[in-house]
Amino acid sequence: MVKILHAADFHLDSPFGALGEERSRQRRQECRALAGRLVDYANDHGADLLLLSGDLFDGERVYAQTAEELAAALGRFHGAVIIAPGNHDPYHHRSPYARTLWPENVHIFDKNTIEALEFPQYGCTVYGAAFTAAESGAPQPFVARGEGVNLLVLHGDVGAADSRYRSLTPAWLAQSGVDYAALGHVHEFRGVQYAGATAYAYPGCPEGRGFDELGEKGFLFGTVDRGSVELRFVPFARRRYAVAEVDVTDGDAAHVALEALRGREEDVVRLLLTGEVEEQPDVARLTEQLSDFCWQLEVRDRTRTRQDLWQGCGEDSLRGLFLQNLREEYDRADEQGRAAIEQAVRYGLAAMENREL
Ligand SMILES: [Mn+2]
Repeated sequence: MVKILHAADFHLDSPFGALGEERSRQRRQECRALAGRLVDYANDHGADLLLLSGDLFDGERVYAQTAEELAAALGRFHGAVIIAPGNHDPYHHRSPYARTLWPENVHIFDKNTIEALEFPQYGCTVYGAAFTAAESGAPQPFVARGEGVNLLVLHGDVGAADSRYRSLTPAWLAQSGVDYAALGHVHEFRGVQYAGATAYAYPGCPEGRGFDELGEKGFLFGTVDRGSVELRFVPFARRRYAVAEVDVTDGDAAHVALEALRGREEDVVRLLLTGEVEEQPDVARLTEQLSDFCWQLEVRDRTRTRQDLWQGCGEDSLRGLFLQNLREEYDRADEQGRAAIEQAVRYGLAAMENREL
């Protein structure tokens, strides 16, 4: 049995351009600190192997400090680190992998064909390969022959047959015979899956970098034995990205929004104001009022201004005729009936304008 921490897709030195100069710098620093935090966790929990499945760097242009900090952090790990470079950080002579002095416990795959690393001290063999350019074809079939636990560390695209990013099929994973394939490329954890007897998973990226990478981000931790894996997802992101929809129809926008920001002091939040209002909310003022309640706030106004329900009644249009019909009934109805007819008008207009109520 071998105890592993599996992470991928750090994308270090991502520009975070949307955050502005100061915060993007802070965010890059926080991401640089990630490897150190991971190693602390792995050491504290007695991991044997740290499996890093590529795209650790966002691109070739990496601050020297970034690669050096990563190397120093990984060198503090008590076990072995195995890296399989991805399409964003392919291995070649100019890559940060080739130009940095790595500690002895760090092993980096540097060829685009599957190779094996033996770790008799942990009773396992680790297979893997690198991207050596920004694209890669599907890998050659291979069959794991290690005596103990067989692991695979690889960056690639499962299920996308025409992918330029090393298309991997469940059939290929199944016939490899590895006990666990530690994959990278997909930025979202979607559970541990099986191809035949081979378990495989993407841990997702450990830090969200935009509103397309929402919610909890982290890594996988646990044990792999011959024919069995027990891994759990560990949320680890320093900051989460969140989109919160806030209906401000009934009530003070600032007050309602504040509720939605509860517990998000460290997060990057996009607030979407929805509903029907008398007056358009003052987005700039609201942003200022609420900005202390999360790390970074963006407010978007999606509200509709309440309009006179009967506007256009009697006009020579679908809307006009629709309103005219209901208006006659409205004038004859009692109070309860009028409320029901007003509701019918709202539904009818929404349907005609092809929008939600
Ligand atoms: Mn990738």
